[in-house]
Amino acid sequence: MGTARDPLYRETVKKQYEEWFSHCQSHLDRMESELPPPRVELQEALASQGVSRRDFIKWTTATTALLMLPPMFKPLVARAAEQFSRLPVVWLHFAECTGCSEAFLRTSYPNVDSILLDTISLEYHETLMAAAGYQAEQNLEKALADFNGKFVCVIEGALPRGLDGKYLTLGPKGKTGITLAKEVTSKAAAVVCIGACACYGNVQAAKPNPTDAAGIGEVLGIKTVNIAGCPPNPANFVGTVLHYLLFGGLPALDSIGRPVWAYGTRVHDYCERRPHYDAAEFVAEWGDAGAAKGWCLYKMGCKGPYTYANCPKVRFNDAVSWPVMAGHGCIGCTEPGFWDTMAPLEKPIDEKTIGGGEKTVDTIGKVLLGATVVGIGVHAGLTAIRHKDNDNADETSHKA
Ligand code: FSX
Ligand code: SF4
Ligand code: F3S
Repeated sequence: MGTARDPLYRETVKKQYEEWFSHCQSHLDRMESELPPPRVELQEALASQGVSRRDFIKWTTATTALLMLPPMFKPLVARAAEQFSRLPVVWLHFAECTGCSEAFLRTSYPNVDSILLDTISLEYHETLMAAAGYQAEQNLEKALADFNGKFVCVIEGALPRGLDGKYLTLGPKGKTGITLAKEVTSKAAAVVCIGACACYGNVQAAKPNPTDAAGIGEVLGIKTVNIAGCPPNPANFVGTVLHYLLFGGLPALDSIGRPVWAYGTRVHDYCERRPHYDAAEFVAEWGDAGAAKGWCLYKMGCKGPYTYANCPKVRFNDAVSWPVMAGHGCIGCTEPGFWDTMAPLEKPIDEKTIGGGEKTVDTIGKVLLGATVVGIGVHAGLTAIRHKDNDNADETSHKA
C-alpha cells in the first residue's frame, strides 16, 4: 500500500474521491426526482430554532470529517442534510426502555443534529404518533404500500423469542413483535437498529434471559446496521442516514454491524484520561486524590479499553460531556452482552474471560515503574501532545 507522500498513491486516492463525488451527485439527483419533496425546508427550520447559517457550515465541516470524507464533500453533505426530510422512515419499538427515542428527542437546546431528527419523515412511529389501534395499523399499511422498497426501517428494542414470540404482542390484532418485524423489514430498503437492545438484545437478553430475547439481526437472520449504545449517540444515527442519502447505500460495517466511521476506534484510544493510564496514574477509590485530579478510571472498572465507540470524540448532550468525563468509567454499552460481561464489574476485567484486549494494568504499571522517571514523563508527555491534537481536531465536532 502506498503512502500520502507517494504521488502515484495520491493520484489514485484523488481519482477515487472524484468518482465517489460524482456517484453521490448523481445519487442525490436521482433521489430528488424519485422521493416526495422535502417535508420541511431545512434552512427555515434552522433559522426558526436560532441556528445560524454559520453554525450550519461549521456542522457541515465537522460532519464531513466525522464521516471520514475529504472537505470536497462538504457541499454534498449540506445537500444531503437538506434532503433529510424526504427519506420515509418507519420506526418500530420492541422490548426496550424507549431511552433511545428520549436521547434523540430531548435536547436542552436545538442543534443541527436534533433539528434534522425533528424533520425526519416519520411515516409511522409507535411512541410518537397520535394514531392508535386500527388507525395506527392503517397508517403502517399505507406507509408500506406507498414506500415499498424505499423506506428505512428503524428499530428500537429486542425481540423475545420465547412462547413463540408471545412475550411481546402489539396492535389491535395482537401480532407478535417477530411477525411485525418480519413484515416491515422485508419491505424496507435498509434496516437500522438503534440502541444495544435492537442490535444485540442488551438488558432483555442479559442472563438468565427469561424471554429468550435477542437482537433483530439474530432473530430475523437479516443484515442490520447497528447503531450500538445504551442509548446510542444521536450523531451516529444522523451520520449514518446522511451517508445513506449521499451514497445510496450503507456505510462500511464492522463484523457486528456497526458503522466503522463511528465505531472503528476504542473509547480508550481518544479518552482525555489516557495520558494518566499511560503514566500509570489511577483512581483507586471513589473520591480519592486521583479522582480529584481526573486520573484514569481503569482500576474503578472502566471498560474503555474493550469498547469500540466514538464517545470521547463526539460526546453527548450537544458535545458537553460523556461518561468518563463525568467521572464514571465506561461500562461498555456498545458491545454485545455488556450487562453480563462488563457493566457490573467495578474493577478491571479478568482478561481471560473476554480474551485479548490490553495487557493488565499491573503489567503496564510494572513496565512503567521499571522505566526511568524521564522515560515515564516523555511517554506521558507525548501522549498528552497527541491528545491535544485530537482535542483541537475535535473543536469542530458536533458543537454546532
Ligand atoms: Fe435499549 Fe433503547 Fe438502552 Fe433503553 O430504545 S439501548 S434499554 S437506552 O431505550 O433500546
Ligand atoms: Fe479513559 Fe477508561 Fe482508558 Fe482510563 S481506562 S484511559 S478512563 S477509557
Ligand atoms: Fe457507553 Fe462507554 Fe460510551 S458506557 S456511552 S460506550 S463511554
